[in-house]
Amino acid sequence: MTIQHIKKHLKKYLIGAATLIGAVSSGVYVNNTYNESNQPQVVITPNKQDIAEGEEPQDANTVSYEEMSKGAKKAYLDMENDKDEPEVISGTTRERIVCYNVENLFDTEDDPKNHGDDDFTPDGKYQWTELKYNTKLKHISTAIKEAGNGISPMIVGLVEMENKEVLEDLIQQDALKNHGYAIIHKNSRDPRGIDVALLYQKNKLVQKGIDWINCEPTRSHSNMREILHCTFIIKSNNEKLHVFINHWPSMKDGEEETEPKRIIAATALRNAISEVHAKEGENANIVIMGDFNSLPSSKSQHETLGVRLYKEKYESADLYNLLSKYEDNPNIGTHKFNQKWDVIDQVIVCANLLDKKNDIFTTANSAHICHKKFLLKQSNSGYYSPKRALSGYVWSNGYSDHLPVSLDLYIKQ
Ligand SMILES: [Ca+2]
Ligand SMILES: [Ca+2]
Ligand SMILES: [Ca+2]
Repeated sequence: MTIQHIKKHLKKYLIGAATLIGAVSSGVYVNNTYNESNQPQVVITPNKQDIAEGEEPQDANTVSYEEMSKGAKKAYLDMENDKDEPEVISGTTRERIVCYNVENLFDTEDDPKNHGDDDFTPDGKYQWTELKYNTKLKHISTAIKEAGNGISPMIVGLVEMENKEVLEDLIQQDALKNHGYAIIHKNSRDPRGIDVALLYQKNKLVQKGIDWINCEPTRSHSNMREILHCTFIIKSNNEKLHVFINHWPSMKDGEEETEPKRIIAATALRNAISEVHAKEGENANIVIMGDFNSLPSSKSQHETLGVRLYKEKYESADLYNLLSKYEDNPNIGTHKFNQKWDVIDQVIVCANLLDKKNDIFTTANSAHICHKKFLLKQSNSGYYSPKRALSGYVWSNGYSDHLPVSLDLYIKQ
């Protein structure tokens, strides 16, 4: 541990007691606490303007999910149709994989080698203080735990975090510590320094291989983010599992204009899958997750990667996208853009994993979008969107612009 690292952590502990005081911008203050049943409760302190003149301010009151959803518009009610009620399949253990774009999980230190983190320092544009960073860590770890829906995820894929130190801080948070997570990370070539990474539970998995797939091997100055390919052995039954974590190029400069870049990523991933199949046969167990910045039916996913949609599951293919069933529903998604929900975070599995005869399998209904209320904010007109940590440059005490996604694997003993 370096002196800088010790100083950083000491500062964090001193600040810890301050919790969220001062972090809260004007507006409704939503805090997530835990009740006895360990379910997150949303505590709302009304705005001053919400209190009638002369009326005494009331204490913070707890509002149940049921109560809150009464006034909710269709945008949230539709999402509730994705019931995360996992099947119990006898003779198997259920293990969950969560993947989450955590939207700019930067530490507060200035990395002199990276201009991409300059805005995320106490003096930077976002005034990114230890208090904001610690709150974001607490929130993201809570979201991961809740996306596990009662079990601590065996694997967590992460997208859009700065470096290994933030992952070390993340797994020390109350929601994740004591679950034996190990970290797989490498700094990417991304100009802002944002990376993909993976956490896994050492008591359940043995790590057998790590490959960072270079999407543009022939370009010496490529700044495309690598795709992470991890190989594990599941300790309980010795099955091999391949996990790919992706963060494909963004649609920022237009969906059509940027699609060629995602086709490059899709080609690299396709080649890696074909390599696994060539080495291990068609029965290899493959899970592919991440932020693909594209819809399941896009050219990059459907044509280049060759992923088939849920509704096409009887068409012979080697890869299926289990979240594609939500693509045509404007009220369900993992990310909201121009008032419309889109599924741009994906859960893709090989055909082999959909066969219940295998020692490790999943089902067509085992992929979920975590849309618990605390991850969402409601507009004045009643519509929901992901509750972000920052709205523009203003701290808004939230989580991310994406929702976490998950996949359940059933493992025979
Ligand atoms: Ca930094
Ligand atoms: Ca810097
Ligand atoms: Ca980095």
